Amino acid sequence: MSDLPAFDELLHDFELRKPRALARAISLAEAGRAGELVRAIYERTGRAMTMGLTGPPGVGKSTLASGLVRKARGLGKSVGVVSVDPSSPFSHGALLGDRIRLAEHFTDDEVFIRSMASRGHLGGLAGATADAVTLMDAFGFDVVLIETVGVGQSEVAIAELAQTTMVTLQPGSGDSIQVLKAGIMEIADIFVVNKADHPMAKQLQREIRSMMEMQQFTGWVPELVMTQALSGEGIDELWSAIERHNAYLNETGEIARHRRDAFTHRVRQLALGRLERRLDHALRAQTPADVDPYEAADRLLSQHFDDR
Ligand SMILES: Nc1nc2c(ncn2[C@@H]2O[C@H](COP(=O)(O)OP(=O)(O)O)[C@@H](O)[C@H]2O)c(=O)[nH]1
Ligand SMILES: [Mg+2]
Repeated sequence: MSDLPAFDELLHDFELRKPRALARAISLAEAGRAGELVRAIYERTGRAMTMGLTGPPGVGKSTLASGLVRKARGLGKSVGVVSVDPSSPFSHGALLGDRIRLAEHFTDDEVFIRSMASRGHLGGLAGATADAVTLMDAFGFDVVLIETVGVGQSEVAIAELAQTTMVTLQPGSGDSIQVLKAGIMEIADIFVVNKADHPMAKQLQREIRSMMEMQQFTGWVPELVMTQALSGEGIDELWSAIERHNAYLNETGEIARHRRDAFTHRVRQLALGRLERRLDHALRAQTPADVDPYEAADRLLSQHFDDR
């Protein structure tokens, strides 16, 4: 088997569900070079239940993720976790904190945890994350959990990647105001008030409730779950809410729409990246300097991008 070319060997090992092959595949994604592999495994995708946890730093996403992994494992489901933290000062691997919080799962073969570092992604962090989710899905995980920092215009649009998006909020931090500002209402399928042991937790719960009362929902109405990720309290309720949302997506057929939107989003990302590279190349070759910028842009486009 060692005489197989590197790619075939990687694909072979991937198909045998060797964790090292998945790790290498995701490294390729981070280098913007997973295209060939994604092509080869794409027909295996579409099975995983994907869920996203987003929210500000320190709210307890990683602790919640660990609790959800435990819950899923208890149900006999295998889980892949992609943790994205653009604020991480580390260029490789996980934040130490995330490592500790997710450490109990490290020896479990049916759990694979991968942190995406903030820098060094040739195809962009969002693209690398999307590929990682695709790879984990194809690898055969029942559940793929994506953790991303930030609410609002996050670099990684979690709602595109995950069928169920959980927005996690922290009591006593003014988060509910942030939520209103960022227009996060549209992406939250489930609101999670973590640190329910905090004295302000009830107040945040009320604020979110009254915010939702002001909204008009068509279809799914976001659920609100109180958790204490550290003790595991509320994780069962959170899992039930995820299952209800998943059932809703399946019953209404919205799951297919989500899949289509995610696909279109990724195609757009890839095509845009290529166009940008071609444009930069053309600009380096010659930027007309003796005309106004509008004329220059017109010429550039007609010279390099007009296929007619
Ligand atoms: N009091 C309290 N602390 C929590 C709870 N969940 C997580 N934490 C703590 O909050 C801190 C940040 O947690 P972490 O999961 O790393 O947050 P992340 O940055 O959103 O991933 C850690 O010190 C956790 O131990 C909770 O339910 N109650
Ligand atoms: Mg974290």
